[in-house]
Amino acid sequence: MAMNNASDATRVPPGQRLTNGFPVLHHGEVPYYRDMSKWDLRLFGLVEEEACITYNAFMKLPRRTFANDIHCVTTWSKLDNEWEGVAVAAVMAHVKPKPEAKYVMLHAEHGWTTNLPLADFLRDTSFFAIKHNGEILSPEHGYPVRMVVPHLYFWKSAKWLRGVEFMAADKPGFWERNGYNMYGDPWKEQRYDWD
Ligand SMILES: Nc1nc2c(c(=O)[nH]1)N[C@H]1C(S)=C(S)[C@@H](COP(=O)(O)O)O[C@H]1N2
Ligand SMILES: [Mo]
Repeated sequence: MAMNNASDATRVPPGQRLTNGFPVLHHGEVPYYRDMSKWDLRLFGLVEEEACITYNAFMKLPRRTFANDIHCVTTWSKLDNEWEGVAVAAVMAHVKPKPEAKYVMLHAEHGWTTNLPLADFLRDTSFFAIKHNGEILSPEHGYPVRMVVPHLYFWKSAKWLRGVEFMAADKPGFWERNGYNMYGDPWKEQRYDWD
């Protein structure tokens, strides 16, 4: 939990401490998949035509590597993560959002959700992760696909992602209904609204 070097200070938001581990945090049960033929990623809501990407089709999408730092609202930060995943643009090639779409709701297994502005979802640093530090995501960390939105607190990075809903207005997801900030900028310490 110590700073590795001076330059890390500019990479660690206020109130955060570094960890080299990879803590597991979530609400509810870890899904264990037996039959990937039942998995799909649904793109719906305010789009010209809804789309559903099957597991096989998703795994054939072009992949890239991504490097980033992650910041959990519970105060741990983990620097220098290496990921393999699918760029948001490659998924967005399947749908055309209507002009009034300004927010998205990420839908995970078991009905867990989190909300963010469409512009933040579309940033080229946001992506659909398949591997972390060279390994296929473990069930605990979101296998087969998790969202990663590294510029917001890590609760916005939905594990076990199954859908992206396009919306005109912002609506609170699971933790946001329970007092977490609607946006969650770690550099502004937008943690909990009861603070
Ligand atoms: N589906 C789902 N995704 C989730 C959560 C959850 O409860 N369910 N928790 C979030 C929170 S609060 C955090 S800090 C990160 C933790 O990811 P990790 O377990 O891979 O470290 O997942 C986020 N994604
Ligand atoms: Mo979290």
